[in-house]
Amino acid sequence: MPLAVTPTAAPQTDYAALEAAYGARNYKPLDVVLARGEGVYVWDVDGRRYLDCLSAYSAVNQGHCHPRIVAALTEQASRLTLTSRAFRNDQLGLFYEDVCRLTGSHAVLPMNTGAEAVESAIKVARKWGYEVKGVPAGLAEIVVCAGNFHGRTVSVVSFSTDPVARSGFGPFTPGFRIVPYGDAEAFDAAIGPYTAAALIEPIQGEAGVIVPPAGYLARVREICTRQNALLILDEIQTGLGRTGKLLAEEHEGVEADLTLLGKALSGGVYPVSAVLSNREALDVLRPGEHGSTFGGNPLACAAARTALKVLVEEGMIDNAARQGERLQVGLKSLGADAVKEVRGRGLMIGLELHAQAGGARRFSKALMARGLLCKETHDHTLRIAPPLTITSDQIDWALEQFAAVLS
Ligand code: IF1
Repeated sequence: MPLAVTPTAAPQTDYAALEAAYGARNYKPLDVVLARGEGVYVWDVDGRRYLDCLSAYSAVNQGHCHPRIVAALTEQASRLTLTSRAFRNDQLGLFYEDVCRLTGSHAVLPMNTGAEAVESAIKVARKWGYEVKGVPAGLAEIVVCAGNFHGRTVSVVSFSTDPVARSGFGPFTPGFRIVPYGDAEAFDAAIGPYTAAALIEPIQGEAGVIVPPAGYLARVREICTRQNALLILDEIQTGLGRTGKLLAEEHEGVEADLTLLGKALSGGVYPVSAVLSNREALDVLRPGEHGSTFGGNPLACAAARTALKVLVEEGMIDNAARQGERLQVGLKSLGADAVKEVRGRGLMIGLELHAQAGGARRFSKALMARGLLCKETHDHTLRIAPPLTITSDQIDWALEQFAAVLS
């Protein structure tokens, strides 16, 4: 007879204590316990409302619990969720077609998390290097940038330059060459006959919303073409409207050979990622050489198809450009002494504080007390990334809160 466990119905569950008692301690979140989300707003367990200016690190571009995305998820969840790729399903081909038509790609490899898309792209690039470029077996190199963030798997942190992200996790995967971000000459010098690809964020998010010099991506594109190396752009955070274009590469008029998507690809309701490609690069994969239990499952595809649909049909991309401009101009016009720089594109904004300001964490706490959630990255930069559905009135309200805490 199992022991009857009567939960201690405390008047107010101590969620933080539960996390501390049972959870891995790999995060230090702000002290807010969220219970509901709708559009640009989230509510905590006590019913307080917050304007979400993080969007789960750009995974909720379409706004929390978008009704059309939730409806698509719910409908599919009650019909068919997972078949494995041992069989076909009635959503995958439609997802492929929608993604390729929207992005102009020729082929899609569906995965689940961003890191899996990055890892898959590394495998595809290396195999392309050996089979198409003719790099000697086992010697393929991939050029990456200092300050990169591409996920948390061992191979990906192998080329991180952030000691916190990599120390203690060796031995590391070889075959990566690190160059300074934004330096096209250093990039050109690093590319050689063994270079299979370059893996670059169009804007470095975790590094503090670092926008490269104008023309950098175009130079990198030209160098990769000239040196016969694949250009892989990691648009997992910058893609899907975040910077005011469908893909951030559009700001420079370049086209990657492999484009990585994740996060908002599902509107934040389910982990969905993808490697987009011209036909040639992805064709190096043959049956049995790569895969995933959940990759391309019907539930993911149904959610993602609607997430892409609402992004375009509801004008979120242009809104991100307009409201991002309003927010950046407003932040710059505050003229706050504590602010060193406001930078970014569209609604992917970094507000860097002077070191004397005492660190960004205390500002994210002060903003939280005023009903606005954003997050510091490293010590002195606030990352500001509200859902792309935000209105001018909500931008103006947010500016009032920034003015109050920065004055
Ligand atoms: C965390 C950071 C952001 C990404 C880019 C790949 C991935 C990410 C450009 C991997 C993921 C997430 C990870 C998440 C917080 C967040 C993050 F602070 F960690 F660095 F956005 F900047 N490429 N970024 O930004 O995708 O495997 O997570 O689905 O680790 O806490 P994932």
